[in-house]
Amino acid sequence: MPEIININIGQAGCTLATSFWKQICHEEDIDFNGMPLKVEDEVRHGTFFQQNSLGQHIAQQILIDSEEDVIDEILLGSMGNMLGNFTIAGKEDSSNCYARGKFKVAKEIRGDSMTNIRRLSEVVGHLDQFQFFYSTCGGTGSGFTTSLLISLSDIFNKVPITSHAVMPANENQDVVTEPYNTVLCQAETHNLIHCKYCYHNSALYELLDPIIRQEGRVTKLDLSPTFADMNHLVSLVPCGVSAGGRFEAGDCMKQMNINLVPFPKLNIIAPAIVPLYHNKSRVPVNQHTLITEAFLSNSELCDIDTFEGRYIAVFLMYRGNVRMPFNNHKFVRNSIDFVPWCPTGIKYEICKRGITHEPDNAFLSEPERGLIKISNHTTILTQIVNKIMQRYEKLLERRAFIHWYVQEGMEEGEFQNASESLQGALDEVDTILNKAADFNGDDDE
Ligand SMILES: Nc1nc2c(ncn2[C@@H]2O[C@H](COP(=O)(O)OP(=O)(O)OP(=O)(O)O)[C@@H](O)[C@H]2O)c(=O)[nH]1
Ligand SMILES: [Mg+2]
Repeated sequence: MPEIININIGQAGCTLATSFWKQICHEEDIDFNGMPLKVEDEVRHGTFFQQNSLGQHIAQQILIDSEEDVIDEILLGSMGNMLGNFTIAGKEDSSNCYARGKFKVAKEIRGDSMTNIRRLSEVVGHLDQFQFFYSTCGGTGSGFTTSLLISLSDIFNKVPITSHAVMPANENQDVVTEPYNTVLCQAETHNLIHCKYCYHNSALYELLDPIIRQEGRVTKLDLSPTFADMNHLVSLVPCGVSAGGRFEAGDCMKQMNINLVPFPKLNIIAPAIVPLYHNKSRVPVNQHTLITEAFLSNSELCDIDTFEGRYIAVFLMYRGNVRMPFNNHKFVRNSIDFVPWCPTGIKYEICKRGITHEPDNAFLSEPERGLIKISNHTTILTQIVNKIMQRYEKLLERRAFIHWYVQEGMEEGEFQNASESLQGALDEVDTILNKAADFNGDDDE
């Protein structure tokens, strides 16, 4: 059973924590004070909880924000008791500026953050992973996360780091400086994070919109999906990939990350969930439809079109009543494009516990069988990373907003360095992909 510490940073990160823990408590039958609601021998709570002498489960969770409001709201809400043990809040936010998060905010709260991380990691018996949650669009999520990751890698250089990051969508930009924040963060952290799960709010919105309309919430004026709805979808991913360790004897997470990331620089991965229906829906889901739906682009939680490019590796976490899926995988291998040189192809695990939803999201269907698909795909570079780079270069050409970053302690040259460093990484990946393809071609002859 892997033991994981969650570190949630900035508004998006901290708000995501609420959804994540509601879902974990629901799945593991633990109340929001940490007390078990049932005694279930087959559930192992130790992945995300420590138990104290009173039998209370303490969340392995650190909440960090540059300002107090978001954390205060969480502490006053229903999850306050569960999430209040390790919280660090500064006095003022980073105003969507990476440099402010990285320097000013870091000066204020990095020391306390590291103390809390050390304290918690000493209690956790065998720490297997740090799991970060944040948005790269804001100043704290991008800048402070970068600074903390650098400090963390000095001390905990043996503990793998996974991140669940809300990245800027290709359209509908929320924060004008998000290309800067994302590229600057990405350029400094691409070697520090082992596996980066990528989410776009636009994709989460598209998936939820028809379901929320069908729900027709009477108490809300707005029928659109909210952050709470979107965060629930995100939380199903870390809950899903850890399900094997929590409910079965397996622990696929380390293997999964190794298989999905054949080269350290190809470490951004795309999650998808199927099926996602309203609970009134009566669409039958058999094993074949489950897997074919999972390979449609509109099941992805980020904006990629998987019909372009090729899959590099895929991990499938089946949940519920699923038989050995060899034939389904054979069908996928024959009908979907994979890079020819990566032998891992499809890996999978089955957890007999199906996907369930915590009560706030009970309007989503709980099918007999479900699937979390995690994939590495060549279009992640072409459609996600390259597009952010283009937006970054456009802003940089006009030197827009640079003075804010310089005022907060950055040097102008760092913008060019970040762009060169990320472009270098992209070129390297391109070379790897081409070389690997050539190599395979030679081999075939
Ligand atoms: N999915 C999701 N996205 C969020 C949430 N809250 C904010 N965002 C998105 O995150 C981006 C802004 O990042 P924030 O997390 O608010 O920024 P921050 O890290 O707190 O940084 P500063 O506020 O600049 O200090 C915007 O694109 C928002 O749309 C949330 O709860 N869920
Ligand atoms: Mg904020």
